Amino acid sequence: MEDTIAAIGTPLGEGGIGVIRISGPQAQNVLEEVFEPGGDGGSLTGRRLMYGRIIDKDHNHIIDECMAVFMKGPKTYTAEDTAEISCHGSMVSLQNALQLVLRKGARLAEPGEFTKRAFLNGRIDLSQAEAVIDVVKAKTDRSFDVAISQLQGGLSLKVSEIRTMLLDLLVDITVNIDYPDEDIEEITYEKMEDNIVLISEKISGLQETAHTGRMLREGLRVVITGRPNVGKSSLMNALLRENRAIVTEIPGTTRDTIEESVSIRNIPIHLIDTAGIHETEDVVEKMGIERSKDAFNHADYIILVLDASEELTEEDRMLMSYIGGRNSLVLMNKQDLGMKLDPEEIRAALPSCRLLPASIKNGTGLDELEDEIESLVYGSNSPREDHVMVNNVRHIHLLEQASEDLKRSLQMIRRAEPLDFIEVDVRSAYDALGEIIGETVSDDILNEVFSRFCLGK
Ligand SMILES: Nc1nc2c(ncn2[C@@H]2O[C@H](COP(=O)(O)OP(=O)(O)OP(=O)(O)O)[C@@H](O)[C@H]2O)c(=O)[nH]1
Ligand SMILES: [Mg+2]
Repeated sequence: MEDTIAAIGTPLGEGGIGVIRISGPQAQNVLEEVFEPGGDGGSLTGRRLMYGRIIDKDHNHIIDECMAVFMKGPKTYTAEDTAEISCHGSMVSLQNALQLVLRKGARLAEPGEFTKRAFLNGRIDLSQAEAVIDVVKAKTDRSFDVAISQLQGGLSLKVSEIRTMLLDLLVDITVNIDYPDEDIEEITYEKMEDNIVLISEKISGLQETAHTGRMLREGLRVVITGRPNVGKSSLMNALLRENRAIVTEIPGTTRDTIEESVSIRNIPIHLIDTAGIHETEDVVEKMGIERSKDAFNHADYIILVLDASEELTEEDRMLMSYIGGRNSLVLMNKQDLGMKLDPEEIRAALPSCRLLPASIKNGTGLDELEDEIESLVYGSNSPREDHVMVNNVRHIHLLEQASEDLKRSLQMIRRAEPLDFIEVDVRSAYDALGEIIGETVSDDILNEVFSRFCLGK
């Protein structure tokens, strides 16, 4: 962290303004080298935004007009001295300004390096640093709220509470191991058991939010499947609320998969309309069908659309057998034309699958479909107001590890095994939770975490 780093912090493209960030011990120097105050001049200290120009003084070349600010650490994003230059949002201006900044002593920042420094300098913990990327990438209001809460330390607080309880217990155990003869309160197996049961419950409480948390963060791949002409593209358009896919009465209209992202009930959904699956000799259609099958295999949730005005066909039956036990729903569409399907036959083929009558033409059944997606994400709980959720695979894995450690220690306590053995597992649980907030974490993991960031964050 001896280096001074710099990067463009705004997206590449055209915009009103674009920002270059500089962080590190040389931030002020570098800024002074490239910036010339305009108007009546002034000094760059004092966190005041100043108007001026970026100038390549070696060649007396004006790069752009800009606003610049210098902020002395540690009250900055990285907790280091930081400078920011707001140029016009032109790629030419930003690239040239960045090149100049790099020539004057800064080095190009790696992805996530600003946030990594904020972590390494102790301004935020690791779970907060990870939340930064979730905030940037959040696709719905709800996922944004969860990320912001984590950024503000919501998850860290809960994890730290549990760690404090574990630490108290560890201290009790260690004292009893090290000074068995002293006149200290002896720890009983009963007391240890009570404590660990309580701590395990707290960990499970967090684990229970993981299913919802992950789906809100990563979104859900929903694939619409069915034989030709049943109304798949009509459903896609209805859910997107726009005429994205071509709909005609001709079977085989959709030839390629069509993918769109949409927010349904504040859940980020990646919606995929597919070519109707059936036997065909048409080369293009065949390729489309291969893609349909591929999408089908990578779905989190499958909506099988059937034409309710006709009896089940062989193709429908084949699709039902493909679905098997996967997360899915059957939409019995075209109810406006009457109902010829036998729900019992569908239920027999897909016992755990929800059956919904619908008429996309008349707009019926769609609310229920959205209800179903919502309950898939939230489970039996109604959408909770509590924003503290575990949503990150790394955290989920560490919670599992801690919970397994405690389970093992509980078994040993119940068998009244020696304290040394019990201590090992309790400590391991304590360390696993420490990894969530980055108290005990290896460089490899840190690099892995920050490599997922975008440049300039
Ligand atoms: N009566 C009625 N017609 C519908 C309904 N939903 C869709 N359709 C009609 O069914 C026809 C086929 O609809 P699409 O949405 O193109 O069907 P698809 O499943 O995407 O068909 P392919 O792309 O060929 O596989 C169109 O003429 C739609 O207007 C419905 O609820 N009722
Ligand atoms: Mg279609």
